[in-house]
Amino acid sequence: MTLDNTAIQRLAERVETAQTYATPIRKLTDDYPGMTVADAYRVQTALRRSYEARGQRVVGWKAGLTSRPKMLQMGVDKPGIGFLTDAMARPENSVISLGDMIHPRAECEIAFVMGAELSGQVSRDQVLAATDYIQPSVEIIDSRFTGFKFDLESVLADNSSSARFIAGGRPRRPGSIDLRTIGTVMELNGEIVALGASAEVLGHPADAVAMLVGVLHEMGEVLPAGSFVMSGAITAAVPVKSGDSLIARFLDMGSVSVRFGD
Ligand code: 0L1
Ligand code: MG
Repeated sequence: MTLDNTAIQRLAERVETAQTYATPIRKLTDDYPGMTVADAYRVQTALRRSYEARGQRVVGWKAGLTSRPKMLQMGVDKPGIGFLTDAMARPENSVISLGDMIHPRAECEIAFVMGAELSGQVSRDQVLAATDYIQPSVEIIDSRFTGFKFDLESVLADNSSSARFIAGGRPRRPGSIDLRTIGTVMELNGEIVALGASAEVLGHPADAVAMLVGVLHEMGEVLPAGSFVMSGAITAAVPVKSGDSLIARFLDMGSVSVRFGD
């Protein structure tokens, strides 16, 4: 850690303003080149506390940057995590307003709904044993950094680009399906724009949840029972705009549909 509490608080306010008013900012390391990953998670925690103080409720967490192609695309070398609040949730088949985002992109992800608390260093099998069900989901990410250009420290402080999330499709028990071979196809306005298989996510999506629980442990947190956890993008992130219709299809798990408006 290199930054004092005043700097952490100042950076959290800068990120919160950019998120709230959809105004792009320079990456944080331009002004704080010595910022570390630990500092970035302190900024993310300050941001979370601020949203909670405003009445938002943390309903879960997300793993991000979990596939090698995604890390290469964004120029980072490690996955990360972010928090999800009730204010970010949107229902399936709804119209999602994009007017309050900077450059939104959609991703297909497997979500885990936890039946039991997890903490510390956990294995894939422990994650699966603690999972109540898995479910298809779509994440809308929105980096607040100009030109979608950032480094790992800046993106973690920006809550790993979290913006909106949608759960849908058919929930499945984790033992009833091979979690590495779930094929996904994303269609935008009727055209296939991205596809992949769930092994893209660190080899197995439950491993991404284990990574997330480990990072939470380093932050002094646990993953509570009832949490909604997004395990990371199976497909590339696809830019979306007002007027678009998106369908994310998941093998043997149904689909998630949304439309986008102003
Ligand atoms: O959910 C994700 O994998 C996104 C993490 C942040 C990187 C980005 O904004 O593309
Ligand atoms: Mg994601």
